[in-house]
Amino acid sequence: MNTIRLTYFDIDGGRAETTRITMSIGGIDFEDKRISFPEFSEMRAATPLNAVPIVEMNGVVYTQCNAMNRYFGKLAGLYPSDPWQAFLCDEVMDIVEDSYHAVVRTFGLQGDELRLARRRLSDGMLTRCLKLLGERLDSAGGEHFADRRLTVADIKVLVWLRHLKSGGLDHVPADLPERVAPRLLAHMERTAAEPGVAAYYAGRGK
Ligand SMILES: N[C@@H](CCC(=O)N[C@@H](CS)C(=O)NCC(=O)O)C(=O)O
Repeated sequence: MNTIRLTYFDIDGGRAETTRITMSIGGIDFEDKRISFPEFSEMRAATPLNAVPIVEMNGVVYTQCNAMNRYFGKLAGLYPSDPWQAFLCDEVMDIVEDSYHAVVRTFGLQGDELRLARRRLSDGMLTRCLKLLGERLDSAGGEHFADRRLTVADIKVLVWLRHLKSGGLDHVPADLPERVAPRLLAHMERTAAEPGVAAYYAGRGK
C-alpha cells in the first residue's frame, strides 16, 4: 500500500491533531510529517490551498481536516454509520472549525488591539461555541457527542479544549470552558482517559 503522509506543524494540537490521534487509534500506518513555521513558509505556495494540514495518498495531495477526520474516522471505527449520528458528529467538528477561524482572525494583532480583539472573541464567538457544545453534549446523553461512544467529534473537542485550557491563547482566560460549559471539562477528562487517546498522548510524552 502507498504511504499516507500527513503534513502539519510540529505542534501537539491544531487542525491535524484529531487525524493523528484517529490514525493512531485505528492502527493506520502513516508518515507524521511535522514541519516548522519557516518550513511551512517555504512550501506554502506549493500546497493546493496554501495551507496545512495536507494528506498525500496515492500520489495526490488532499486538503481539509474534517474530511480527513471523517475518512480516517471511518477506517478507525470512530465515525458513526447512522446518518443522523454522523450529522451530530459533523456539526460538532464544524463548530470547532468556526472557532479556529475566529481565533485566526486575531493573529498578527498586537498590544491593545490584540487585547480588545481577544476579549471580544472570548465573550463572543468562543463563549457561543462552548455553550452550544455543552448543549449538544447534554442532548446527546452527556457522555459523548454522537453514537453514545467515542467518535472523532469527541477527539476534536478534546484537542480544542486542551489548547484553550493551556492558556496559550493570550488574553483568552484559561478558565473560560470551566465558566461557560463546565460539563465539557468532565467530557475532556473522559475522552483523554480513553485507552487509545491516553496511549497516543503517553507516546508523545504529554
Ligand atoms: N479549511 C482548511 C483550513 C486550513 C488552514 O487554514 N490551515 C492553517 C493552519 S491551521 C494554515 O495553513 N494557514 C496558513 C495560511 O493561511 O497562510 C482545513 O480544514 O484544513
